Amino acid sequence: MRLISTLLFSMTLPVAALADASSVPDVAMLYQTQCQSCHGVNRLGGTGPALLPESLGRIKPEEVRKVIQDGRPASQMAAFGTLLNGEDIDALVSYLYTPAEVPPTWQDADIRASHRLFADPGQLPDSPQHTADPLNLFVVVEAGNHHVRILDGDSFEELTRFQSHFALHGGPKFSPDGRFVYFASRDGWISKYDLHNLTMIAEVRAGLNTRNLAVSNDGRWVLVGNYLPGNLVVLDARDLSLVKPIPTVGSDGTPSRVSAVYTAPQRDSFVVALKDVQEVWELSYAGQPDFAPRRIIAADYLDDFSFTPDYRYLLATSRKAKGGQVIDLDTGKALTDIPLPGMPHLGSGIYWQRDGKWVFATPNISQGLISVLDLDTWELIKEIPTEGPGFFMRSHENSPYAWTDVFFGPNNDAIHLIDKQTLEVAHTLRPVPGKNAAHVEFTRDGRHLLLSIWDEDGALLVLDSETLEEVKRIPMNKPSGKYNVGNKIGFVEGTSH
Ligand code: DHE
Repeated sequence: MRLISTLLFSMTLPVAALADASSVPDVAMLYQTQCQSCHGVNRLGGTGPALLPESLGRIKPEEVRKVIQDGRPASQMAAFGTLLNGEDIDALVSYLYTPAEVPPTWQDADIRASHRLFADPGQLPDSPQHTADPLNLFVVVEAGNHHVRILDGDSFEELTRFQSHFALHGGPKFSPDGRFVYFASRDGWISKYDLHNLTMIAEVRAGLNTRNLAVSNDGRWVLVGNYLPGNLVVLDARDLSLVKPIPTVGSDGTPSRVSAVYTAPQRDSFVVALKDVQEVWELSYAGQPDFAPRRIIAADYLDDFSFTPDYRYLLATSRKAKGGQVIDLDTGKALTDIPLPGMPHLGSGIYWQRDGKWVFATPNISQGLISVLDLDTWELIKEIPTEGPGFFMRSHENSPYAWTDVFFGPNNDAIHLIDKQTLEVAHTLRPVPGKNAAHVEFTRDGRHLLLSIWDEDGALLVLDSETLEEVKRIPMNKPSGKYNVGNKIGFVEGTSH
């Protein structure tokens, strides 16, 4: 597999060639001479990531300035601090946050040209070529240096580690048998990796700025949801070749970005929320699908969403209501708003049974509280205060606790364990005081769980889910999400979907 670069810029011309770089045209020239060979014409990305405002949204300008100045360790991104003066670097930083002069496009031909096939799965052994339990493997994203690690979920030994595209985001998704895992990067790269043979199969750039991907429950299709361009892209799950781009245009003709896409296994369909028009789309993949959307009119613009256990109802973050909205996928009706005032991160919500009834809990990004809803009545039954706003939640049917993090603020080293029956915080852990602890995932049997110490000098901790003792610490650079194959392909209670 070719080396996937994580660099931001590379030098190609002597600095003497750089005249006055503080004016806009010269900054464009500065970009062309210094950065374009890696970051692409029109900043669309190349071996290095795209450098469009849409791509840099998560990175602060000061951080970009530091990367130009000091380079990125362990990457091909050189330090420019001794070669460019401060004015040049400042001008480059503001240029990168300025919308492109030529509005970026990404057409079918671009998608096809980006497609690479590294191996033919048909020619590879179809049983695991390692001794670990294939359904208890963990896929761990090491965000700090753009790598992925594959861990044995029994011994917690590493099977392999490989470089990913820049900034993987969202949960990787698996083929129904757990053999293949599909990743999406914020820059639109979709990769398919074979967990039996520990090798990359294919990659394609499906868009310029991607939200996330979903894999159909029959394993035939991958659906990618994009911000830029605003569209859906259907790929053949066998080799990631392009099947069909679907522009996301509302029934009134308004183009839209895609908030999120998920598969609804019981419905044999993909469900899609649109960000700029008030519609939810359902795309059936049963039989010989044409992927024509069934349009459901929402009562608001919707962001990320989750489902009830039977996948009949969708719970979405609703912008206008500053809360949530419930949509009945059977009747196609928006049922009700739900009172979730703290900017819920509904994609991270989980459900479990309490007194024989399903409850759903979600963290909130702007307030330190966990909202718990009754899934029969849609009533908010409890707001559980935490030490700060959180991002993720996880549990397992064998665990009495729902684990949630404090992601923001001074207490972001805390992890709360919420008793799933009393809805009280039963324990607060500070695994590494002073360092952000976030995102857990259980082993398939629920006896252990992995927890990230989300720091450059971070680690993946393995904890015993009963004694809460640390049983192993694996040093890592900002480990972010981790995903257990068996839990994911079983869509089990307590994990993300
Ligand atoms: Fe995420 C999942 C949206 C910022 C790490 N995040 C998701 C999903 C969505 C989403 C829609 C579900 C996709 C899936 O699993 O298929 N995330 C958003 C945002 O809208 C937000 C707030 C702003 C943005 O710029 O996109 C956002 N997310 C972040 C981060 O800053 C995080 C902490 C670091 C990062 O990598 O960018 C982050 N998001 C994650 C992770 C998941 C995720 C690790 C997968 C969680 C899981 O357990 O499945």
